[in-house]
Amino acid sequence: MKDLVNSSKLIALVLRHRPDKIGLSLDQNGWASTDELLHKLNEHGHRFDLDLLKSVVENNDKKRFIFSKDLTKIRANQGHSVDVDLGLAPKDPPTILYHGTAEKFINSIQKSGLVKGSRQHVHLSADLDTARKVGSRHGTPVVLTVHSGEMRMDGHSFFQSENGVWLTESVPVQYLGFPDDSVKR
Ligand code: HQG
Repeated sequence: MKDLVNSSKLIALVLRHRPDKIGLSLDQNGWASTDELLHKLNEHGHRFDLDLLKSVVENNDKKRFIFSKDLTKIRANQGHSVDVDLGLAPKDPPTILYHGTAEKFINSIQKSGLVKGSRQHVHLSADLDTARKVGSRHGTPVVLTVHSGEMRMDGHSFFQSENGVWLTESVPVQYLGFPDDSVKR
């Protein structure tokens, strides 16, 4: 299992952030050729075959990756920092979404709202539990409420990735709800 997690982290790195690390190129929609990916991984000392790659895709807890129907291409469903167009159609979000972050970012978020940083979008979750997990990756988690319905009415666009993550360009501070105690912490 540990091997599978490490393999998954490597695939996330090359398909989202650093394809150049193994000399791979992604097309404008973020797809890599499956054969080329396997070839380049092995060329760079990572022992990978199609079965292992399939296992990474199928067993991934968050469905981070997807194959094309004929398995000739693979891409990450979201989370890119490289400039790709996932071709997602805008979609009306639920009234409320959540964003999990860490205490240490709260002051800055209260000033500038949610910004996408190095990624292509701000990532939002439909449920509290997921948001809390996302936040805890960065420190003591704080879950913010996002008034996504209101944002949509005001003209902001939302997208939903293949694996269910809600994406938007930024969240201005007036659409954010902070838990009472996160202000003084
Ligand atoms: C914070 C994982 C200061 C933001 C997850 C977050 C997600 C600010 C951090 C996906 C800020 C960026 C993305 C501001 C936002 N000032 N900090 N104005 N605005 N931030 O990792 O959302 O497991 O780039 O709150 O499940 O944590 O990789 O984004 O804490 O879906 O598939 O800046 O990554 O998916 O951190 O996570 P990240 P994220 P995977």
